[in-house]
Amino acid sequence: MPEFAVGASDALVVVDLQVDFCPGGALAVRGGDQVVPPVNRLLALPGWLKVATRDWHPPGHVSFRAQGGAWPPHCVAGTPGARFHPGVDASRVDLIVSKAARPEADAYSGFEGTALAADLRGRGVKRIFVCGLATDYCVRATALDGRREGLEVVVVEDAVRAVDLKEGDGARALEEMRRAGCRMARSGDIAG
Ligand code: VGL
Ligand code: ZN
Repeated sequence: MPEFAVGASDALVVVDLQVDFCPGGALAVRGGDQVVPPVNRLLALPGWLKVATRDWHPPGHVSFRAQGGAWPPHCVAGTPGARFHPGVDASRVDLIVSKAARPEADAYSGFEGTALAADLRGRGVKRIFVCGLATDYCVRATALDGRREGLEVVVVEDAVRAVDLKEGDGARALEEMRRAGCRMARSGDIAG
């Protein structure tokens, strides 16, 4: 028996599974492309809402080093690096949420500066399953904001990967999510 049966009050939230966050990209997450198969299995499950967030920066974004930010230029809106990883079955995505699209503000969470919370509420979603990139940045922020929004949050552990700028960042982020009330699941324990 799968541990998690998903239905109309659930949503899958695929975070930033974009070319620039995968090996060969401008801000590559080690093993980032390895989440594509489990994410595609989840996208193929019927009966729930499927959301994909994307980092969608203007050129000259405040998070880029030339502007004093922490990162190399990445996920510039409309460029190849900002596309979803080509292996992702994007045709199954019901709702695309673009974030951090204003030059002067960064946003790691898919809820920050977007209509995601209202869209989920409007569709009666009570529980979100979070996967994608990166565990220690946008996955973490999205999962924690989901809790703040009053949602049940399940993190799909085999479908996330961390930047690990400092060793252990990913593991610490998972622990923080647990402490905030997020549950952990394996993708194989989720069924429609
Ligand atoms: C992210 C660093 C910079 C992420 C986005 O999607 O986790 N990380 N921008
Ligand atoms: Zn970014």
